[in-house]
Amino acid sequence: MSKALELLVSELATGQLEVVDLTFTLREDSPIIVLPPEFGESAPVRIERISRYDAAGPAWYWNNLSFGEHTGTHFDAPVHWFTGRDLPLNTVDTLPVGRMVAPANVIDCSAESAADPDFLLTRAHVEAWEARHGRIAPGTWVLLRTDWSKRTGLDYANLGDDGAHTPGPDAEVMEWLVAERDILGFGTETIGTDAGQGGHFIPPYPAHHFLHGGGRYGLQCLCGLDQLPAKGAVLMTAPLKIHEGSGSPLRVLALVPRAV
Ligand code: 23J
Ligand code: MN
Repeated sequence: MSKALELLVSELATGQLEVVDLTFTLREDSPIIVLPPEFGESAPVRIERISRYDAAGPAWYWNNLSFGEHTGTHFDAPVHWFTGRDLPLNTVDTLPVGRMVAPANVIDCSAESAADPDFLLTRAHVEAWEARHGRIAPGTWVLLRTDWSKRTGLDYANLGDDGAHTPGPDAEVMEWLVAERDILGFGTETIGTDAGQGGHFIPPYPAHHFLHGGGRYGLQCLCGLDQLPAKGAVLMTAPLKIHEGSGSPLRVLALVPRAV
């Protein structure tokens, strides 16, 4: 075995490295995005029993599933947005598997998001984070910690008459993170990679626009980002291999050095 893999296995065994789950349980009441009424909508999650040690299957239990690709904790591929429609390897089934293991930078905006549900991450916030933690390396994730995943019920989607009020990035920071920091992708604890009001930004839904136009990825409905250090965790993000899929629910795991 390579030295790196030997060390990985041994640090996992001793608990020096921990595996942290950043995934919500997929269930029938999993929150899903609600778009303006003129657009198509994602169907709710359905988990329908085929059998459970009964007449339909005396010795076995299994379910049929149905859900939209963008449901629960999920991955967005470049083809999801018109800006990424013609890029190579832009669907979940063609995504290079080497991209599915990558470091994470975690920007803690939990206090700002508690004070203002429409909080927007700006380039100035990221530059202040870099002054403390070092420059964001190419090919790494930027995760926006808001502690939004601790909200329950209607407070999570936080829908008003004028759409959702949830934190997210502004347009400038997304264009800059892709062009100037060459990030792998951007992840949030909210229903979208974009802010709840992101449809009103220029361009509309700037996180989707710039990430996917640059061939980068999105993660949404992550939970428990408060368990990650600002730097030093590695994410494993393997979406389902759906033919021509635009995204998929997935299990997001983080390898995290134990706090000492
Ligand atoms: C479809 C249309 C707009 C948006 C989204 C989906 C998402 O947020 C998503 O889950 O990718 S903003
Ligand atoms: Mn999505």
